[in-house]
Order: sequence, then structure tokens, then C-alpha cells
Amino acid sequence: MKTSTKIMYLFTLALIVGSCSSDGENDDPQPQYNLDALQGKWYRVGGNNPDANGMEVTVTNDQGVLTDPANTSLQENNIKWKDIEATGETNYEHGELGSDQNYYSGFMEMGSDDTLRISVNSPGTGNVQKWVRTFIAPIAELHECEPYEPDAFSMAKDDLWVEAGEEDEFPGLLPVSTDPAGGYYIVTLESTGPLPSQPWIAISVSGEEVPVINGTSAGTDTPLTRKVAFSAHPGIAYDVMARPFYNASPPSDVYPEPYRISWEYVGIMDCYEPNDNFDEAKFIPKDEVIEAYANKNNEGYGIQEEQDDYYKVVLFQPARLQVQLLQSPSDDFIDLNVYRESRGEIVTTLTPISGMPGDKEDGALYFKTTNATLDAGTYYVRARTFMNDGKTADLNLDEPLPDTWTTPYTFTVTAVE
Ligand SMILES: [Ca+2]
Ligand SMILES: [Ca+2]
Repeated sequence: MKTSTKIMYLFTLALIVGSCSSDGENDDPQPQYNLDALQGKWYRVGGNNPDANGMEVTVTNDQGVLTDPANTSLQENNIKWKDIEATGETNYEHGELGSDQNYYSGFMEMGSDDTLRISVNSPGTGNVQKWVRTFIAPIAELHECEPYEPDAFSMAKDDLWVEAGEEDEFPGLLPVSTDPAGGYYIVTLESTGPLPSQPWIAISVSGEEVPVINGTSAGTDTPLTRKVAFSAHPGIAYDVMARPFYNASPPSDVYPEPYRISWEYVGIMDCYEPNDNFDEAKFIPKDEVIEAYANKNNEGYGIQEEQDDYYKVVLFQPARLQVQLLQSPSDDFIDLNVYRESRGEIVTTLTPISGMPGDKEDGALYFKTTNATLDAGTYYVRARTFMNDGKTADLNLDEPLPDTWTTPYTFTVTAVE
């Protein structure tokens, strides 16, 4: 079909060119098709793969970029529609990105009702699609939870202090956390010599001077073993510096002195991460208990981290929205708020369940209900936390691991009259 159309086109062009050169008359001008009608956002609402409904593609010039992959395995910013060509007033051809990351020949037809119908020259689900200009929430509740098995490992390294006061630096010794929610390290430094020194450790984001945690075990109940814990940010490795703490070590110390650094990593599973801002918000269903972690990680000195958790819920019919915090870590206050799709905050009324949520007391539970009845549509829920010192634990001082590392918060979103 395509080839014969092209041949016909060339033939017609040849005829026109021929006729122009022969008698100079101007016949019907050859139509110049363009992509104007395709520009902008398109929402997938139908076809033979309902799971892909809710997808958003933004067309700029001749490329259609995926601006919301919805519940599919495709990634944001993938080129969903590649090299679109106008082949008629309402017809287009393009490369269609499949779930296997390959491109297939696709055909688009624009309906008079601003509906775009796509057929793909490949068998299988998703080869027939309907796209529209105005977002229509899929009837089914979306749940963008992607569980993973969090990483967990233990490692150790033996080395020597050749002389008193020697500072041994190990750049990137604690490897990058690959868990989307990050995790935490427990690090132990101890002398293994016959006359052990009291050790000093400093741990920092790789390449940074200011440590995440440092200090000695001298003066604690376990002066020969320096043990610390800190939360690890995804994608960041940490440097370790180890030395015998000169002031607290006996002059009879024998050098070279062997020592051992050992570390344990525990990943945290939060199936909605990354969801640190409005753009990364994940769809959650109403009336189901949502479980996530409010852990905050050591991202770098002075970086004001954006580690809030953002969610999206869909109201199918007008109602008030209610968010209820069912469980909270004891060392943090989880502040749930509701936002319009335009990202403006919606005024709610707070009802305490336990503790003093009005004072943002750690561990307090409550529910909040929007004062106004909301139109059907998509809304955001943000969980913000106020933990300021829950990123480290000095285990020599018997500080517990922050509860936010080990206890999730849980909440529900419901539509109420
Ligand atoms: Ca989280
Ligand atoms: Ca988050």
C-alpha cells in the first residue's frame, strides 16, 4: 500500500512538473500536508491494551515524547512516536515504540472529533490505540507500586596503621545504594592488634570534606570498637577514614597495628520511590492501605533534600477527599496534604486520632478532610516529614537506629460525602 501510494505520488508529481514545463499552466497545487494538528498532548484512552490507558504523549514537531508512561514498562522521555510524517490531510506514518523497546511501523488517523487512532504493523496487544486531547481518568484505580527485593550485604576490610596517628583514607569504600528508597549502613572499626588503640572513624559522601558522622569510641562503654550507622542515599558512595585516636591510645601501643573495618548494608523497600516531587508522583488506589517509608538519606553537606513522597489519586465523581494516617514511625511526624492537579494546596480540616498532630508531634495520627467537594479528576497527596536528626545513629552512645528506617508509615485515601 505504502509503496504504491508513493509511486502514485511521484507519478502525479511527474505529470504536474511535465505539464508545467510543457505549457506553463498551473494545475491544482500539490497539497502540502503538515503535522500542525498533532502538536501538543495526547492521552491514551482505548484500544486492545487497556493497561496502557492513561499514558500521555507530547508531540513537538515530528516526535512524540512519552510524558507519562502510566502503568507500562516504558520510561518517561522515551520517544513513543518517532519521525512522524504527514501522508494526507488526516493521515500520518511513524515509528511506534513497543514494550520491547523496538520501533514498529505505525499509522495514525485523525478523526473529526480530535480523536487519534493508531494501528501498528505488528500483531499483539496494543496494536490498536485510541488517543484523545482531554485526559479521561481510566475507570480502574491505578496503582503504581513496583516492589523490589532490597539489597542486603556485609563486607569487611583488614589494614594496618604503620604509625601512631596515621590517617587511612578509603574513597568510595561503602558502595552506592541501588535501592530506589536508599537504605542504611552500620559500620564498625576495631583494632585487631595485641594492644588495641581506641579507634576514630569519619564517613562522608564520596569526595566531600564534611563528614556524615565521625568521632571516636573513647570514653564510651565499648572504647575499643567504633560503631556507627547512617542512612545511605541511592546513587551515592561513601568514603571512610580510619585512624587510631592518638590522645586516647596508650603510649605502649605497638605499630604497625592491624585493624578491621566491617560494614553491613540494609536496603529499604518503598515501592513508590522515586516519588520526591509532583512530577514523580505515583498513582495509588483509594480505600487501600498504602505503606511507604519516610526515611531521609545523607545526600551531601548542606543539600536541602527533597525526599517527600508524592502520590496521585483519581476521583471518578465529585466528593470530598479524606487522607488518614494509620501508622507512623515514632521519631517523625508524617504530614499528609492534598493538592489540585494545578498543584495548589486544598484546604482541609484536621481531626486528631492520637497525639497532637496540630503541633506536628512525632508519631501523631489523624485524618484530614477537604472542606470543599472536589470535582472528578486527578489529585495529589504529599507526605512531608520533619525529621532533622534521623540520618545517623552513634551506636557507641547507645543511640537506637531511627525508627523511620525500620517502621513504615501507612495511610488511606477515601472519597467521602
Ligand atoms: Ca518514601
Ligand atoms: Ca520519596
